[in-house]
Amino acid sequence: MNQVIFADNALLPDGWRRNVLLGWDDQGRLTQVQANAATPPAGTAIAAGPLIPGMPNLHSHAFQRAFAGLTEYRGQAQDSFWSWRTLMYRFAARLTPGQLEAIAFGLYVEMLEAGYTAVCEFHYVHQDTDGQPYADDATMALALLRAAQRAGIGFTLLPVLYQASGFGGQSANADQRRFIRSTESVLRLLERLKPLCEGQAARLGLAPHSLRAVPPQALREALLGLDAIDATAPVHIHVAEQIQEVNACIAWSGQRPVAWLLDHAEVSQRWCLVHATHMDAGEHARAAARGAVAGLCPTTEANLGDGIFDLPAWRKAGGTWGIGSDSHICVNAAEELLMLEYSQRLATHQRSVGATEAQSHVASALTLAAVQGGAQAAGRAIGGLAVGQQADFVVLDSQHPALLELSAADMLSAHVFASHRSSAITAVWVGGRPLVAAGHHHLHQRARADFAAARKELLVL
Ligand code: NGQ
Ligand code: ZN
Repeated sequence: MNQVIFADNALLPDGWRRNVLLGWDDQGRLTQVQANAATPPAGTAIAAGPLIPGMPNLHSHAFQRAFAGLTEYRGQAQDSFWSWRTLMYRFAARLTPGQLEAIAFGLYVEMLEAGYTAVCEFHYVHQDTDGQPYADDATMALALLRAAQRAGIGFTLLPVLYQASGFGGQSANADQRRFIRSTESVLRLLERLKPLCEGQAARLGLAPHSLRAVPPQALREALLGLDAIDATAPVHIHVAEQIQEVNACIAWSGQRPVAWLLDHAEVSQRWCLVHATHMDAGEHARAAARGAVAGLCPTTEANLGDGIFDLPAWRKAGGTWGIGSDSHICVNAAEELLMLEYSQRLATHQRSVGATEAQSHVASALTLAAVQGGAQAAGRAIGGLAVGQQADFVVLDSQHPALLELSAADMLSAHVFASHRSSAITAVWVGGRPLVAAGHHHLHQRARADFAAARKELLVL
C-alpha cells in the first residue's frame, strides 16, 4: 500500500521546495518526492508546517540518560572528563537489563519527540554486575533492541570491543569489568545479533571503544572478523576527545590518535570518528580524504570540557560530519546544532559559520549536512527526503510562538535558534509511520513511567 503526505514547504537535499508530495511503499521507503506538485485530492495527509528530514543521532550510550544532571557539582578541586567518568562508572556498575531497557525506551521516545528518527547505540555494558557473562551473553544488547523496536526509532547497534585501560594494553581496572570482551566473544556476539537486527530492519556494526581500550592486535583481528560477517558494516570509535588522551597516544606511539588510526586501519566511509575533536591540519586532510564521518556531540563535548571541533577546517578538507547526543545531557537535535554553531562563533568571532555556498540559512545548511553524515554513519538509507531513502521526517509546529508568521527557512532557523528549549516539533514519522503527533509520542506516558521507575531504583541503591 502506497502512502503519501503533502507539505507546503519541505527541505529536500538541494534546499527548500514548495508544494512537495512525498510517497512511500509498504517498507517505508520513499518512492516519490515531487516538488511543485498540484494541490492533492481531498483526504491526502497534509503537513501542518514545514517538513524537514528526520535527524540520525550518530552516538548514544543510552544508560547515561538516567545519570544526566547528576554530576553537575564540584566533587574535587578540579573536576574534569576523568572525574566525571569515575562517577559514570559507578552508575554503570549497578545497571540491570530491565533498567537498561526502561531507560533506553524512555530515551528513544524522547529522541523521537525531539527530532531524531534514528540512533546509533554504542553499547558497552555487556557483562553482569560482577563482570561475568550473562547466561545469555546477548542480554544487554537484546534489551536495547527491544527498546528501539518498542519506540519505533531506526536503529544501528554497535557492540563495543573493550579490553584495556590505557595505551599499550594496560589491563582494564575493576570499574571497567562490565565492558570487557575478548575479540572472539565480540565476534560471536555479532554473529548472534545479525539475524535479530535484520529481523527488525536494524543495522549491526562494531565499535572498538577507543585506542585507549583496544590494543592494536585486537583492533586488527576484530576488523577482519567484522569484514567476514559484513564487509560494509559501520565501524565507530571514540578517537581524540581529550588533550590528555592525545598526549598519552603520542607518548605511546609517537603519533596523534587520528594519525595513528589512519596508518593502522583501513579507515573509510564506513567509519565514524566520534569526538575527532583534536586533529591537526594533516589529520583533517587525511581523515576527510578517506571519507570518514566526524561524529560530533556538541552538548556532551561542552559538558565534559573536551574542546572545540574545528568545523571550518574540516569542511575545507571536504569532511563529512553528523551529530550525536552521546551522554544525553541534552536530547534535542536542534540544540545540538545550536551548540555546534555557537561554539564555532565563539571560537572564530564570526557569525553564520555553518552556512554553505548552496545554503545561506545556517539551520538549513547544518540540518542537511548532519542528516547526510548521520545516515552514512548509521549505514542505513536515511539520508534525507529523496527516492530510495526511508520516509523519516519531522513536521515543525508553525503555531509555536517563535515560528509565527515566518517563511519556512526562517521557521527552521527559529526552531534551532529561537525556540528556547521548548520543542517546535508537532509530528514525527519513521519509515512512513506517524509516531509523534501534537508533540507527543503515542507511548509518551508509558515511556516516562518506565524511565522514572528505573531511575528511582538506580538512585536508591
Ligand atoms: C563512554 N564517553 O564510553 O561513555 C565515554 C567515556 C571513555 C565519552 N567519551 C569513557 N563522552 O571515553 O573512556
Ligand atoms: Zn561515547
